[in-house]
Amino acid sequence: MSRKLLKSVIFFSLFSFYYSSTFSQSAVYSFNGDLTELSGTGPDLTTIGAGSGSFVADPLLGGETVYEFTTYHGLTLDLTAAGIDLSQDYSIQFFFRFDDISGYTKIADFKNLTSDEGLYNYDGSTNFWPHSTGSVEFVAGEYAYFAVTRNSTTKEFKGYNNLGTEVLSFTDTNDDAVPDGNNLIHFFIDDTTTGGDETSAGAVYYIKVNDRVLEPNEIVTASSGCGTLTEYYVDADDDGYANGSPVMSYCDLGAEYKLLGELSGTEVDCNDGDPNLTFEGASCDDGDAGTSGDVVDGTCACVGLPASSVPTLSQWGLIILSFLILIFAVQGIRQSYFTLREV
Ligand SMILES: [Ca+2]
Ligand SMILES: [Ca+2]
Ligand SMILES: [Ca+2]
Ligand SMILES: [Ca+2]
Repeated sequence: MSRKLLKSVIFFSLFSFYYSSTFSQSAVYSFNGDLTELSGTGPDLTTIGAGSGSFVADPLLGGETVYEFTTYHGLTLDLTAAGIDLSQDYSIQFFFRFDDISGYTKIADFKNLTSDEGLYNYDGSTNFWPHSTGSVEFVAGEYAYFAVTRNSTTKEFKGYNNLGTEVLSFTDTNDDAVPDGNNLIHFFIDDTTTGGDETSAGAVYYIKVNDRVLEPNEIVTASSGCGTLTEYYVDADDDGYANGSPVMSYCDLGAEYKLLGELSGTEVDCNDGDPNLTFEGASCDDGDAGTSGDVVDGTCACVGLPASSVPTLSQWGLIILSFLILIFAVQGIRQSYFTLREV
């Protein structure tokens, strides 16, 4: 399965889960080369600001495509077009990185860039200005999963990491986390009241907006295995041996990407497209019942030795036949010899 397809499968699985359990409305952006909404029913994101963005394959995500943005460049979601009402319950999930985390850098703006209030990184901590600073979750140049939820009844606004741990909390009495009449969210771009300077270059792997409050245990599932930078070994033929050095990824990229402890050994798979072939000296099956002790040789071929030196029944038959022919031939020569002598 290609990584791009895998990513789509992960997100569609999540869609199915949400729709089947709650019929909730979602807008999911996975940045597979464009700014379209994954289900095809939501609006495209639009770009905003002076900078620019581009789609790049990020080795830190096993080559997955992300949208890299410069400073002063962000993305906008039109909530009216998405059919999602953030004055009601909602959650937003991000998987992104900022390259500069010093001071304030805005993650989400709800007031059409006219107010300083909003969701920020503040020196690596989660923050909702001016209400609350949470725990340190961001490192410059490194990806982080971050989810926020808002309960419209209690007005509780909470932030979580990929482990479902609460990392930010305040009561949004003033509706600062509810959009103004423009009904837009701007991501990764600062408001004009602080000169647009609370911004950083970075990259985003996905954004998901849901019209309900996710529970902490759901957030762990919804993070799609994205969180901690981990070594994954590629074992495409699932024989327990990887084809080389591990890739570093923040996300579990699928079944063929295994943790070291999930492998049968550290030997390098000499053919990762054939589970019968693993490494030189390992046993294999050459498909020939007449050979035994089959092992993988230095050219990654499976080679067996003749099973036994004892002739088979048909070979015995040939030997006896040859012997009889020889006896008859000698007898014939002798007959001829004596006949000649008598003449
Ligand atoms: Ca600001
Ligand atoms: Ca393998
Ligand atoms: Ca193999
Ligand atoms: Ca054999």
